[in-house]
Amino acid sequence: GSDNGFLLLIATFSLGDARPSRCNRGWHQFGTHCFRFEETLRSWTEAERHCQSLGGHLASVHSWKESRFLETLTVGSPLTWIGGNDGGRWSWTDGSGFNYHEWAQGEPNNYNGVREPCIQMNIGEKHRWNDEVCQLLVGFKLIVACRP
Ligand SMILES: [Ca+2]
Repeated sequence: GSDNGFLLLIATFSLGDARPSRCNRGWHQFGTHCFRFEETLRSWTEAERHCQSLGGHLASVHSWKESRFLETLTVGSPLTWIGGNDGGRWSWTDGSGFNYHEWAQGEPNNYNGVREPCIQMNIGEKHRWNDEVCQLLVGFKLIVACRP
């Protein structure tokens, strides 16, 4: 409830953290971005549209550390959409450079010859990435990233 949020804020200051969080309640900061994990059933396209309605995009990933942070955010590590999209070459919906990846072994593979232009994370024991059909709905979750 809101009381808990208030107490948490007090605790942050009483611990002497000189840098107040720039993220709104319910969002988690990594670097200069705020992230939020939502457990909802959406296609990748619907997920990205939802993120934009919140002022952000599906998360882009640029380092091992950032990837581990996002993995922690996805409690229980369900299959989760991130913002990678293949429009001839891979890019992120937030416009940042596609300079990092954690493909699972054999991915991206456009499985069975079907175009798979969207990325889901938390595939397999190592929680890597898979290219997937964007329209899939069941069991998929999303991470929202928003620039402050
Ligand atoms: Ca695939």
